[in-house]
Formats: sequence, C-alpha cells, structure tokens
Amino acid sequence: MVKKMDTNKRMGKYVSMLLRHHPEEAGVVLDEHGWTDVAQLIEKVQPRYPLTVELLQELAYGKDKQRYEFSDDGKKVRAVHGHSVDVDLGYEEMQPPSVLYHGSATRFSESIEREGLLKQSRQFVHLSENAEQAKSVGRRHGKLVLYGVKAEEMYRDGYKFYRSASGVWLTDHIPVQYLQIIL
Ligand code: HQG
Repeated sequence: MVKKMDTNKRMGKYVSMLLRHHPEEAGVVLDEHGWTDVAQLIEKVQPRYPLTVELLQELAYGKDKQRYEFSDDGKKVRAVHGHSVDVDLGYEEMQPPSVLYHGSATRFSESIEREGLLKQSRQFVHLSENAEQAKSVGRRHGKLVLYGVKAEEMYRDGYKFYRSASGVWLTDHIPVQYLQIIL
C-alpha cells in the first residue's frame, strides 16, 4: 500500500511536469490553452508509469487540491495552475479576498523582503486563500516562512488577480509593501 502511494505520487509529479513545464520530454504536445489529448498523454506516460484514465482523474482532483481539469467531453486534460510554459488558460480577472497567503522558505526571505514575491520560472506568483495550504507549499522548499499578502489593497491600487479552477490565486508580482510576515 505504501509503495503504491509512492508510485502514484511520483507519477503525479511526472504528469504535472509534462503538463506545466516540459511536455517535450515525453513528446506530449500542448495547445495554446494548455490542453492535451488524454489518450495520447496516457500513451506517452506509460513507458514509465502505469497511468490510466481513472488514475489521471484521481491525480486531477488530489486530496489537498485540484491540479488538472478535463474538457467537457473528457478527451482533453490540462493543468489548472503552475505553468512555466507559455500557454493562455483564459483566467478571468477577479477581486481577491482581503488577505491571501504565500508560504516560502527562510533561505529566500532576505531576497523576498528586498524584491517582493517574484514569479520565478512560473507564469504567476501563486497564492492561497488558506494559510494551511500556503504552509505546506512553503515547507516543500525548506524551513517555513509564511507571508500574508494585502491583496485587497493591491487590487484597489490597480494590480490584477486571477483565480484558477483549483482556487489558487495568481498575480504577476507582490511588491514588498504589501507583504506581512506571519510566521
Ligand atoms: C520563492 C504548488 C527569492 C517563492 C503550489 C517560492 C503553488 C523568491 C519559490 C505552486 C522570491 C518559487 C507554486 C524572491 C519568490 N527571492 N525567492 N524575490 N520571490 N520566491 O515552486 O509558490 O501542489 O515556483 O517563495 O500550490 O512554491 O504543485 O512556486 O518558494 O500553487 O499543484 O521562489 O505549486 O502547486 O517556487 O509553488 P515555485 P511555489 P502543486
């Protein structure tokens, strides 16, 4: 059972890598909106992992958060956040809640507190509505530092925010004056 969980986790990371960053590594092709054909994706992943449609659905609606979505006919799939490849998901601009959260690691704090939050290799800075979710994202990078983002104030100042289908909030850059250290 433990072994099966580990394989699924590794498979999930591999599928996310293909759908968000390097589709070419397995010969997967994404269209301009990030979609790829489910049957082809499964065929390209199978030399490495025993992916099936059912497993892809499980990975899409993960325990902690949604990561992928399917087209209405179920034939296409795409990641709903996290891309570094240049695709247009058609996110709509939305008014954010007053505070959003970003978890990071203490080794980045000095730089973050100097330059603000940068999107690095991804298309956007990723923020959570929920502090717990932000904490687990931060811990993946090292010793946790949790920032609160004055999102409503930013929005009033003209910054644009988008909400992905997974509920992750996206924006281009968070200048330092909108950041508060929470933990
Ligand atoms: C840090 C997950 C130095 C930033 C999550 C982060 C998310 C800076 C790292 C999604 C910096 C980038 C994305 C600056 C930001 N100086 N470091 N000025 N500004 N950083 O992985 O947000 O679970 O690209 O704090 O839920 O950790 O995979 O971004 O530590 O939504 O579905 O640079 O990944 O989604 O790391 O994670 P990442 P992230 P999944």
